[in-house]
Amino acid sequence: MTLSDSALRDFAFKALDSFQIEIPSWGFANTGTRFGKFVQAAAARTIEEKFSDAAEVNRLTGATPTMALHVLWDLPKGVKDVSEVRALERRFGIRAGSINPNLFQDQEYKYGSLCNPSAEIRDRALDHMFASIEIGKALGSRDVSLWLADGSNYPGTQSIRKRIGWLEDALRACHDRLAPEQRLLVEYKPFEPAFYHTDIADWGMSSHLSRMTGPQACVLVDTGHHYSAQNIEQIVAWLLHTGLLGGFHFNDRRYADDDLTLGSIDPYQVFRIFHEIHSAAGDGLEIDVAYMIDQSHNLKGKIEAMVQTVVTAQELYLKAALVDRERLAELQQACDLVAAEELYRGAFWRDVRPFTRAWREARGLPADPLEALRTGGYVERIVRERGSRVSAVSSYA
Ligand code: PSV
Ligand code: MN
Repeated sequence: MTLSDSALRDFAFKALDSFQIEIPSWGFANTGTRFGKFVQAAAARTIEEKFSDAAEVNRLTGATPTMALHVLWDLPKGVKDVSEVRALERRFGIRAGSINPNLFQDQEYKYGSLCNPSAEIRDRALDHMFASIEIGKALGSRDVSLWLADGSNYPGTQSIRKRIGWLEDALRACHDRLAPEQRLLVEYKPFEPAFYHTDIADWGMSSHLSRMTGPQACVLVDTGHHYSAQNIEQIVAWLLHTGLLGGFHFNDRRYADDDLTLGSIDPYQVFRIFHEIHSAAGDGLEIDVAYMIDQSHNLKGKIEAMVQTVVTAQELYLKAALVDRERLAELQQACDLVAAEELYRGAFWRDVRPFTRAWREARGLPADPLEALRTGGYVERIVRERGSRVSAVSSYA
């Protein structure tokens, strides 16, 4: 693929036009670690403020038209809150994105939710799933994104196999309730809050559950939910190959589920993940992937961190789009290892910022979104408006 400068620019613009990423409502609220929270005056406390912050991120980046909602935090009255959300969508020009049930914060879930040994508690958890599916329908939002905190802390204290059966039954029942256009995303996480076994611990378990649940269920990969040495792009390649990749929760990690800014620790890994997606699309695989951010920042400014993440995601997505895949395929076939690696690495090291800047200017967006945030006055305004508050809201244990 040797392109002229203008063809290359068109190709880059097309790639950037095609990339959108969902931001999480919980990323704008005061959250932190289990040891404490450093309260920020600018943090959002209400769903209205979250919509307002999401609109500011979208105004600066042009790439975040939807915001993920967390049911108990954002729609505590369930479907009854939908009309308010609808009004906020219209007012701020941001649509409700994935619906995230909350099966981890109530006291009754001490020993699990959909996998709890008590049939009564399992039913209550299932009702919450049904309510979340109805919220998704009422909002016209496609994905219900399930993360389950269920698990156990000590060997021998729970029947791992019984819990698999309960989970299978529950997910099948959820699938029966989905509208034809809805999807159920099944997220995995190896540990935390459970420290011995987690009921959906890895992509194999998520794949099995998705497959047995039905055609509208697929796997969600949260980049922070892997052990240190895991090859995430290989997992992504397998999920693409098996048609089970539904979406991502992007963030970075150094030790565990650290919620660090995407690309702050290992940008090459994000590039490698995007490369697998571009490469599968180039080979004609049918791909329908929801890109989402799942980060809560304890130290960085919430909106600033979100803008930084979106910009980073765009750059890494574009770097991977610009890999000369035809040439790479030839080099791979010839087992020309060093040349293949240099081509691949070269794409990662390429500075794509002239393209992203030109694209933003062409689309009427600020050329430097972070600078525009710093000088635009939005953060100062919300600090003035929201700053009188003193207490942190714990919307994330
Ligand atoms: C759990 O760590 C997780 O990543 C799940 O995706 C949740 O939806 C999200 O955090 C917010 O609770
Ligand atoms: Mn997640």
